[in-house]
Amino acid sequence: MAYKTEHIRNLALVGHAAAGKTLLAEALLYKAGAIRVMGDLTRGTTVCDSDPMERELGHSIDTAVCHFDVQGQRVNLIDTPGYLDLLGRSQAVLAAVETAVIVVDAQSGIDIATRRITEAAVKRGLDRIIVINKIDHGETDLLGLLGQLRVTFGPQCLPINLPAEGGKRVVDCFFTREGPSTDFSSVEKAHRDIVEQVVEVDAALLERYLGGDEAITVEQLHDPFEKALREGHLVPVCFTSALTGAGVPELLNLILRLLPSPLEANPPAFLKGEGAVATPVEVIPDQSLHAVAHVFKITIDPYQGRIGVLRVHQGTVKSGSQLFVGNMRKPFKIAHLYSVQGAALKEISAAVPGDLCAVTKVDEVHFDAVLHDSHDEDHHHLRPTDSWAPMQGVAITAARRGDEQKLADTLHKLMSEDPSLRLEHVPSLNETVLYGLGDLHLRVVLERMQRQYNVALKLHPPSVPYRETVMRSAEGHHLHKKQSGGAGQYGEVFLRVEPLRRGAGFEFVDAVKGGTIPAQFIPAVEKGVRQVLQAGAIAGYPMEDLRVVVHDGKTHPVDSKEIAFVTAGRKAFLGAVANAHAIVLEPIVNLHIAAPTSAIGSIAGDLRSMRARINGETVLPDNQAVIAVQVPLAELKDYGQRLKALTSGEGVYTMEFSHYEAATPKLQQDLTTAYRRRHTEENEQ
Ligand SMILES: Nc1nc2c(ncn2[C@@H]2O[C@H](COP(=O)(O)OP(=O)(O)O)[C@@H](O)[C@H]2O)c(=O)[nH]1
Ligand SMILES: [Mg+2]
Repeated sequence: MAYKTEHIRNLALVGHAAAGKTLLAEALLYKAGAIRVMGDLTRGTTVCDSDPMERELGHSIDTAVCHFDVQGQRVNLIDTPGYLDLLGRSQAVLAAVETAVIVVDAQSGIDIATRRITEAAVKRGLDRIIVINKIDHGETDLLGLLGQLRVTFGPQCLPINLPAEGGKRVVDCFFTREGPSTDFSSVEKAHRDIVEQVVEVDAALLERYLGGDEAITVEQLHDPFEKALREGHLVPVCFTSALTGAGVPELLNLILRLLPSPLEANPPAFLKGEGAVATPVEVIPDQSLHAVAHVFKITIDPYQGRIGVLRVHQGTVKSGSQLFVGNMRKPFKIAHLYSVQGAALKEISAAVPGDLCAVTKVDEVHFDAVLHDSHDEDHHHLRPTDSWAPMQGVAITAARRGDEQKLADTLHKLMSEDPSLRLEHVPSLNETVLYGLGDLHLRVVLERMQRQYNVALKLHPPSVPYRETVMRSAEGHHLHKKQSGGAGQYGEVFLRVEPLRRGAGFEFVDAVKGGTIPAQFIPAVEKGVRQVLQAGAIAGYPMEDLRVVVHDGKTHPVDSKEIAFVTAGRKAFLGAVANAHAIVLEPIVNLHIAAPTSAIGSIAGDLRSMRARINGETVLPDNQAVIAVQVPLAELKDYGQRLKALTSGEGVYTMEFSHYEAATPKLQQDLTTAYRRRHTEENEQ
């Protein structure tokens, strides 16, 4: 089907796990005629949950892209996983759509994952609608839920249709002024409320409306409706049952008639240039301009290899044409271009602005890359929105000898698929740590490594990333001299170590006067200092928040060479640290814990036993509360399990790094003693 940008609608279905997003996508595909029968979640035959692991776990673990064509329009849907742990993946696809469809379970209400992904959608400038799903379930208080939504997300959440006959069907309240009786409120009132909200964004229309003008048509309301959505002045709420199909035609009608095309939404926030010098730049959804596309999803498929899914933002992406990835000099050729329907790819010849499409087997294509066909668009990026820092770590080694390279390759593949994973190698501990957003996130990833890539893993809790620093200034000096027989070595260094504030890192200052250490040997001194910095001086952890000032030394016309100054620098620095009251620092993290209010007392008590500082408590509707605390990371081993036990599985938490603090004297002593013991053992071997 040939369609233009104005005929495209891009939606992401977001919201908590088991709200019915995947089934709702299936119901829409079915209603629009894209599939002949609705798939079955438990048998893994839905378009969006086709992965064997999704079938086993019974919920989505990755985002899925699908589409349907109806009434001359192309609707692209992206289904997302709803678990808090997997939200990084859901957040990533928001860059590809105009509208976030927030799906809420009529029975269980609004949870923390729904709040978080909604905040992310607001930050991206997306239009939002709320779908209350599972209205077929008899025991629900839909009016109460609507009230909670308005408390949580604002009074601009207004019903655009209403359930009737106990949730058996849904009645429109926007396109019609009056209608049959509904389960609560009335078509007349809901219509008035939503129209009033819409006309508020258009001064002239508002005046006519207030003047009692009865002749304002739905067509005249279209543009102000778009404006109200863009500005977040209106968040329409609609009702569905993905199971019975109630409300699905009304939702489809809303998508086709009122949700924005790429031309009607807030434009994507592109920047040109890197870091602080980046400036906003316009990318225009015009198919005749240079092509600009953004990679919002990478999948590694066992058969197809690497699949990069793109959103075209400007120009036309054509099969057979060449594209640059970011600032790369050489382009790659699009051998095949595809449309995406769940796990199935179908070859297409071109994609216009607003469209979603895929390329395969291009190794350079990575997550968040900007693809373009002219060097004019080098240095273009999509503005990053802050994402949740992965803090739940597990240290990984290959269980079978000889699998190390395979492990490294597999980790690399998984990293490129999932923007919310982080991999860290700690040289001082020779430890590879994979960080994710939570237990479930890591479990899903590790399971895939073992199954799909057949890598057997050995897992253990990661060591806590302690640091070392100094508390006062001290001088250090070393003369390295070897002048008996053969080529000699000579270098002498005087330096001073000074403490810096927390978070300042490391500074190296060359204050040598009169060339007592010749300029060409200063880097050697710094190299020696950095060796200690990396390996640690008292407990084996990297040192930071200090300044080293090299101020004097001595050289020898023949025997001074680089190696001599590296050694002198290292030993002079060790000497200085020995007198500078070196201490161990421990990482402190911010935790946000959400749980039923009834469990908050026991959670707080447990936290106090972990040296936690409680910073605040927010009570949410629905008997939920969020506690904000700072805790030493070392105390949080197995916190996931502890919290589950305290809340019968209902508590969730997120964690992010805050700062480093001096470890307690007892911990200092344990760590330095352990280090000394390790050292002695090594020397004895
Ligand atoms: N009664 C009822 N059950 C539903 C409805 N929509 C989804 N479900 C069920 O809720 C569960 C979760 O659905 P799913 O689509 O996987 O939710 P997701 O995690 O949001 O993608 C499944 O057992 C569905 O059959 C609905 O409208 N009514
Ligand atoms: Mg799902």
